[in-house]
Amino acid sequence: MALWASTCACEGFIAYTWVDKGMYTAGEPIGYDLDFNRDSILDIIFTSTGMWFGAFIQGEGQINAGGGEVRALADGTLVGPDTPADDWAQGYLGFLGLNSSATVPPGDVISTGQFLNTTAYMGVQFYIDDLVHYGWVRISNPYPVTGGIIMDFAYETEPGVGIIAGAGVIPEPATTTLLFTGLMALIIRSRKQKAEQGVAPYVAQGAPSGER
Ligand SMILES: [Ca+2]
Repeated sequence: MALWASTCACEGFIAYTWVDKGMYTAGEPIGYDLDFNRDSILDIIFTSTGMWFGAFIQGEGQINAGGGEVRALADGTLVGPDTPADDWAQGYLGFLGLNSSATVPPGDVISTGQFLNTTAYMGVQFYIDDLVHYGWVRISNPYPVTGGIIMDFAYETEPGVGIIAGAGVIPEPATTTLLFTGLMALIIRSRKQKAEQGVAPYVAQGAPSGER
């Protein structure tokens, strides 16, 4: 059993989570608590106040950032042990975190930060049982304003192993749900028809062509 466990621990995989949480506000602040591994120990707390959109990395975790700005990483960027130590920042990345706005005379609003007019990735390292793990969070903000959409995130389950930004993405659930719902409707309808015809309610696999 011990042998099995140790063998298994060497085979990591990418654990992916769909989010789709809008972080735009002109009123009450919006929060999102990110838990990479669903152990109820929060890994990143996001806050958006309308004036700034920041990330608070918990515990000993770190975010790929510099000069108080979270770096907007391109799809395919490696996030891992080879990332330079200086590219990591701990703790609270608030006012300049992802993006922020300031009103300057005579009243223009200027937004700064790397997450403006872009869809990009945050690189993250966080800890599970004192072992470092690497992950990414995809944030989309197609506008030149403060805020964004936390789209999804993923992490490598094997400790100490890097992850490529964007790796592990599963097509958005909306599509999957639609397909599944459509298929279920077909099956139910088909069963009903068979039942009405007095035929045994065997069905499922061989639904008529054209439903794909
Ligand atoms: Ca956690």
